[in-house]
Amino acid sequence: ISRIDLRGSAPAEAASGPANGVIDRDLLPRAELDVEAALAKVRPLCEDVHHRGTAAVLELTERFDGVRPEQLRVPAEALEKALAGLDPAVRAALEESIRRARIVHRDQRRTDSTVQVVPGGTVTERWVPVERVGLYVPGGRAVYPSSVVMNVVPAQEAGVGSLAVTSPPQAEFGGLPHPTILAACALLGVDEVYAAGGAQAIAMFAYGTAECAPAQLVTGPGNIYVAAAKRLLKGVIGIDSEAGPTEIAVLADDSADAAHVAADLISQAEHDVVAAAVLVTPSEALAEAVEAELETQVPATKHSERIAEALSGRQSGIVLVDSLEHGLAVVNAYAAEHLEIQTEDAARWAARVRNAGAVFVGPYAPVSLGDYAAGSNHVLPTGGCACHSSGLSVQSFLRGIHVVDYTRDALAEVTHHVVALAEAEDLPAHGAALKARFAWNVPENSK
Ligand code: HSO
Ligand code: ZN
Repeated sequence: ISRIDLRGSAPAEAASGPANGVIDRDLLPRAELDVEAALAKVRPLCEDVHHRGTAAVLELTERFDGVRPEQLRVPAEALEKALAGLDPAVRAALEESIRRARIVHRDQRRTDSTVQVVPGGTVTERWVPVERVGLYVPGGRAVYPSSVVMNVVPAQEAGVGSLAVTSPPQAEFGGLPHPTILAACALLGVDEVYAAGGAQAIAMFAYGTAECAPAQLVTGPGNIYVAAAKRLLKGVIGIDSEAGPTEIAVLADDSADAAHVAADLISQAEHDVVAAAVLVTPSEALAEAVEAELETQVPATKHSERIAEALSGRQSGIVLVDSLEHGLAVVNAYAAEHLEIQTEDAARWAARVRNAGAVFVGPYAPVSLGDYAAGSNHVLPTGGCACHSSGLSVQSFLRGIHVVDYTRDALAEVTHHVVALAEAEDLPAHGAALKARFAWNVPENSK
C-alpha cells in the first residue's frame, strides 16, 4: 500500500467551509472505469433483444455465459429446491439480515402530506411506488445473496407491486442461476426469477419480452457491460446509480486498533482487484502499525492475491494528514462509499461528515457489519458520487407526485401573477387558459 503525504497542505478554511472546494480530489487515490468504451459493444445486443425478444436473450446468454438455460424463467420448483438445499446457518443469517433490513427500511416509508398554500389552494405530495422493478444480480465470481436482500427489501417496503430478479445462468448448476441467489429470492418471497445476465438482461427488463413484462426501473450492480447497458437504456427504463468498485475509507487516530483497521481495509479489498482501501490519519505511528499489520494479515487471507493487488493499486493508499480536522476535510472531499471513523470521540467526528455513502462510527461498527447485518443498506454511491447521491432506500422506489387542488376563488386571486409571468416568457396562451375561466367575471387585477 502506498503512502500519500498531504501533511503541510491543510487548508486554513478546512475547519469551517465545505471541504470540496479546498482539497484537490486529484491528489486522492481513485479507480477509473471506462464505461463509454463498452457502449459500442452493448448497443447491438440491446437492439437485438428489442427486436427478437426471448430468442435473442437466450442466444446471447449462450454466447456470453457459455450455457443455454432450458427456459428463461426459473421454474418454481427450482426456487423451492434451492431453499431446501440452503445451509441452515446461511439461512438463519439471511433471515436475520432480512429482519434487520426490514426494520430500517420500513421506517423510511414516507407519508403523503398536504400543504395549504392559500385558503382554497392545496398541494399534496403523494408517494407512489414504481409499478414494476427488475433487479439485476451478478453471477460468476461475485455471488452475493446479501445484495439480493439489499435490493429487494427496500422495493418491497416501498410497496412495489411487481418485482422480478434476473441472474446469469451457471453451467455448473445446470443452466440455472446460482442456488444461493435462488434461495435468497425464495426467502424474500420473490417468485419471478430469470436466468439471464449481462446487457441482454437489462434490455429484457427495458423492452420486455414475451416471457418477461417490461419493468419501469432496474436496480442492482453488474459488470461493465451491465453498467453500459443501463447507461444506454436509461430513458427507456429508470436505473439506480452506477455501481463502481467498492471503496472503504478509514479516518483514524492513535486510539484506533491497527489490527482492526487493517482487517477492515482488507475486507473491502477482498471484493476486487480494483477495490479501493484508503486510510486517512494524522498518526505516523498508526500508519506504520497498519502497514505492518497488512504485511502479516494479507498473506493469511484466502484471496490474498486479489487483496494484495487491490491494496497496491493506485486507488488505495495511506494518506497522512496534519490533523483530524485536515483528515475530515480529506474524507469529505473523497466522498467514500463507506467511511469508518475510528477516532476518539468518533460520534462527534462522524456528525461532521458531509460526503459518504454510509458512515460507520467507532471501533465496533466495521463495514462488514453493514454489508450483511446492520440493517443499513449496502448499495451505496461509489466513485465520489456520495457528494450528490444516496444509497438505495425505500425512496429509490417511490415517486413523489404533486397533486394540485385550487378552488375558483383561489385561482382567481393568483391569475394576474400567472398572466404576468406568462407574458414575460412570451407564452400568452398560458395566461389565457386562466383568464378564460373568468370570462364573465375577470377579477380586476387579472385583466
Ligand atoms: N461491500 C459491498 C457489498 C457486499 N459485501 C456484498 C459483501 N457482500 C458493497 O457495499
Ligand atoms: Zn463488502
